Amino acid sequence: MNYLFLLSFLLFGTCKAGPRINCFPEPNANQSLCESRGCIWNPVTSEDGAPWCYFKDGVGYNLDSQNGSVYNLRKNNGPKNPWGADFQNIQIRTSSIGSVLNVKIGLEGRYEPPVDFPRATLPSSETLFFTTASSEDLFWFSVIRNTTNRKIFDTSLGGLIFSDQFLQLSTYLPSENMYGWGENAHQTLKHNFSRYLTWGMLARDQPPNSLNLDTMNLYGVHPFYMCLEPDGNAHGVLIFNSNAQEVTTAPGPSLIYRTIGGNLDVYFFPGPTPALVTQQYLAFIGKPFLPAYWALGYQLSRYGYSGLDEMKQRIGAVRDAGIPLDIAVADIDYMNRYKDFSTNDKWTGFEDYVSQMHGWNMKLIPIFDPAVEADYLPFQDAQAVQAKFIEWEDFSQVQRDIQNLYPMANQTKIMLGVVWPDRHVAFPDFLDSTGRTQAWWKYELELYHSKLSFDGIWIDMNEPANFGTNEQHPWYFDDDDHPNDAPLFCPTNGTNRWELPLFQTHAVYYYGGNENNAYLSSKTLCLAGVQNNGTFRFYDVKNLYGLTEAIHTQAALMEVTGKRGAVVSRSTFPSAGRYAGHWLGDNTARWEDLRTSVIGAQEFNLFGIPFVGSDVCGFLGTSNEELCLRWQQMGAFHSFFRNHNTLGEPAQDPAVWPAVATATRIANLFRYQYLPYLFSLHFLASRDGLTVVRPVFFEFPMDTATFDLGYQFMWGSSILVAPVVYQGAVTTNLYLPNDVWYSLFDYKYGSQIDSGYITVPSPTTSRIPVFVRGGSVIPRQTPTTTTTMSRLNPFELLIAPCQLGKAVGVLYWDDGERIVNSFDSHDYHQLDFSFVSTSSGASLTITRTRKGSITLPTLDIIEIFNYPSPPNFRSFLLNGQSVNINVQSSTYSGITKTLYISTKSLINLTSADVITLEWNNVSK
Ligand code: MIG
Repeated sequence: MNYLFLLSFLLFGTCKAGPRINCFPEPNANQSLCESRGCIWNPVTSEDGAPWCYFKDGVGYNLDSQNGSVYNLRKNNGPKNPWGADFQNIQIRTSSIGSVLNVKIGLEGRYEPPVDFPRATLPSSETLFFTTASSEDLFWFSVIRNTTNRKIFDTSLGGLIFSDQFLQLSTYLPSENMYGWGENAHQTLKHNFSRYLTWGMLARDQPPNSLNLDTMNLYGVHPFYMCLEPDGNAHGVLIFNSNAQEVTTAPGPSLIYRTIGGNLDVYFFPGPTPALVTQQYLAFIGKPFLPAYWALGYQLSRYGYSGLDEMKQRIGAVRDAGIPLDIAVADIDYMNRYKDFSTNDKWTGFEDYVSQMHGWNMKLIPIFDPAVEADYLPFQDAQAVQAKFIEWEDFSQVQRDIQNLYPMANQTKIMLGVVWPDRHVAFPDFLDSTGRTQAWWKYELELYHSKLSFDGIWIDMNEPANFGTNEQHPWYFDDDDHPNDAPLFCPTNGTNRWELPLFQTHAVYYYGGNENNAYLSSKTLCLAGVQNNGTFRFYDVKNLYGLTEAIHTQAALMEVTGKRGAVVSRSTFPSAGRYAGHWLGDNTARWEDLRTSVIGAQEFNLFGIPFVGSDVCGFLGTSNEELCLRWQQMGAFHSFFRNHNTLGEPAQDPAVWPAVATATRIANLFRYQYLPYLFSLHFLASRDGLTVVRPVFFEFPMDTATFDLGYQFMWGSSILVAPVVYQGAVTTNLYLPNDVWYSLFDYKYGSQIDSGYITVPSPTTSRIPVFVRGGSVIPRQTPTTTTTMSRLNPFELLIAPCQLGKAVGVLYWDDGERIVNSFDSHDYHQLDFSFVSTSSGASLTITRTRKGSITLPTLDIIEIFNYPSPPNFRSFLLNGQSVNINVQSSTYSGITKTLYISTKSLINLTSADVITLEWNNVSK
């Protein structure tokens, strides 16, 4: 003991130092630059990435006065902010919004994101409270859980900085089990605190790099994390800020959060379970929209169809292979020179094909980009109704060489940029408080819908993306399919405070791995721009562009079609899930990307966007048979399930390879069979804020072995999926938490599987490992090749009893497409299932706890695992009356202990509010 102590004393000094708070996050730090900031230069060769230049202790504020829950702070004598003048006086206001604790550090009158959260709350058994402490010259605060006295947030490490364009907040965390923050490509679900890592958050048209650890900022921004405390309690934290920002995960474990505008408006969600954290978070920011039932079907997409004929051919091939398919997706190929609301010659007959597809119960989701060309009818329409576009602050800033080319725009301050269309484009201002822009957007969608009867909408490029910003020779100068339009140049060569703030975040310092020539405006519009008549600075609201476009696109879709449909958006921000789903962006056809997709879908469920998935088989690069097969099998468990491919790559739809076609057909039939369960999970997500695809630890928060399971996930609380994510794998290693599990895949289907670390066979000819948890009743339907036809088939129940022979489950059912205005008035059924088996027999009770008006198919099949002994098929009573069981189609296996009851029209699910089916076993 003493010897060890001495050794550690020699190695580490007298006390363990706290994490270093970086004083030079910019590139190219050196001793003299560091010391000129008054910081400590101490190069270290350790592998943990500790900053060499860091602040002296004591960065922060002291307490000037307190007035109830308002704390007036004054800048202390500690180190000063290198990125602008510290505000001498700031305030911390704390308040409780139901069970949510809000700690708002800032000043009245500063920018606040114009995002309208419902701010509803759910009660919690636990309370988080705010306490403060101070040393001589440093004030800090903690957030404490009342039941355990655990500090879940602890700013005693110092580092609070508040200036106009640089804000920093640091905290110790109660454990390293932290999840979330986005949008980034995370290699692991759980963050890693053994080293310093800074993650960028600025919405950018940036394909994820999944090949190796990469901290760059991607399409959306989610300043939200969940943390599991050492005793298994969970809490969530949202920092409601929409500026360019970043977070450093550091040893401690600790977090150092930096943003360049707004306030530090922090919300704490008490849990204490992971599921409750999500429910509290989603009650607050808004619960996800309920996708149309068909939107849970399989989607076939690609960028680079040569025309309608090729789309028809590929859709035809997939259908001919007997693969369940619901949705055809049309990328920008269909447009006339990539202009929204137009169709080109190679797509003549598109509308006829869409009606043909509708006849097959298929749907169409076309893409729309936000930007419109500044010289055609939709733009003229916009001008006519005074719709707004993102614009320059004043006329002197307008880039005349571009503006003068456009008679429709040259009298305006509209900031013109370049995207796919041949000529310059303008970006609609979805923050327009007059509503005219939104009405125009709806009008264009409605007009186009009268020409092409689409059912859902895909919104892309809404970071918003702009090509070649600030570049003398943008990539499209070398692209045969794009004219050399003059690129947009932002005022980056002066001292413009929006373009060149003193601190520019990881999105600039680490730009796709390359620190050269990056600006905040790279790949987007100039941050000096304005929206809503100059009331918002693009610098502040850029990260909200995708969210605001999603809000108004969903509203337009519902108005135009009269149905709820589905919108999917590339850029997202907290609450985007209310309006749209998300796909994980331009991944690459690599095994690494399959793996990060499994993690990404779980994260977006934490962010309240459960209608999420990846580009199945990979977008960039050339896919291959084995990868595509495995990706199809995994993607069949993601709510948003779309095979998508980029321009110029060979076809990769499942019909390309016979083995992939077979595996996909099997995987899709499984998905379609379980759609009533998947839909019920989405229903609960929408109504109550639950997750659909969820991390395993959500269900087993006391089992530390689940904390780092990134590549396994749950489908609700009852089904566990362990996808095959490694090339060449014919077996899969996985972990089943301590519980009762039964196999739902080829290996020992229906048999109980021991929990713990196991290895199971998973050749490509098998379904991927899937298990059902004891205690579950899962509603299913006999599957067919579209969701619409599957919905009409008889219901089935899968019953997987727990040790005591009991199981419960729920089915939610509506017409699959009507708009949900409120769940109180929505027309739906809720059926609760409860099963009990004893040594002498069994009973199943179905209670209709909510009556809808839609007719339900009958329940014809009941499959029961672990059924102890043969039933007497003659003893069945339905509501006390004898009922005939078809003994030809019903079976019991004493070997697998599976009871399979199959009788046509066995139970009319709406015949009574409580229905009981009971039977005896054959007496010994
Ligand atoms: O600049 O519409 O992420 O899914 O196929 C590329 C063409 C624009 C990016 C999307 C991708 C889509 C592609 N788009």
